[in-house]
Amino acid sequence: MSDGLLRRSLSLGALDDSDALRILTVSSPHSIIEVHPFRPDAREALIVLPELTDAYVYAVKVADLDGDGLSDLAALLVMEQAFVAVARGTGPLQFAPFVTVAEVDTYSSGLEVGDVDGDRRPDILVHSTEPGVNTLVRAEADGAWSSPRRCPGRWRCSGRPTRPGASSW
Ligand SMILES: [Ca+2]
Ligand SMILES: [Ca+2]
Repeated sequence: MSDGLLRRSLSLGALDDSDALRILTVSSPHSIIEVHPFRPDAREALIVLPELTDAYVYAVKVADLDGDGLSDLAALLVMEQAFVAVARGTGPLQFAPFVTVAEVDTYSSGLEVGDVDGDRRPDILVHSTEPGVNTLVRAEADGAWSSPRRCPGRWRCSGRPTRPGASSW
């Protein structure tokens, strides 16, 4: 990338049924979500996702959160407060607008997706700029999310890049 824009929040995942992995980034300063081919190829340009929220997108991850075989997005959004939000995949490279699922620490700096409790539903772990402060938002039945819970100490999700259809629940 050499266009002068800053990109952060790397996430790797499959976003359509082609099985090809793609890289999601959020570009600064306009918080635009971009999709790049995993193997840079002159024939394949980056794709800019349409705006899915009015809030500032701080970080975004790809995972099939609801197990319907379509990749979804989990994001850290910042307005006056910081929020975890999810955007359901509706088709190849298509997503419904972000829906807020939890309010988290204003000093949140990034998020991870992984199944921390082994119930096969991907959960969302939010990191803070403050060392040792994490907030866990667990997926519950029927697409609901738990209240955010502070988890002191060092935490990491073992979040492999998920392919559509890879998990079911
Ligand atoms: Ca999904
Ligand atoms: Ca879980």
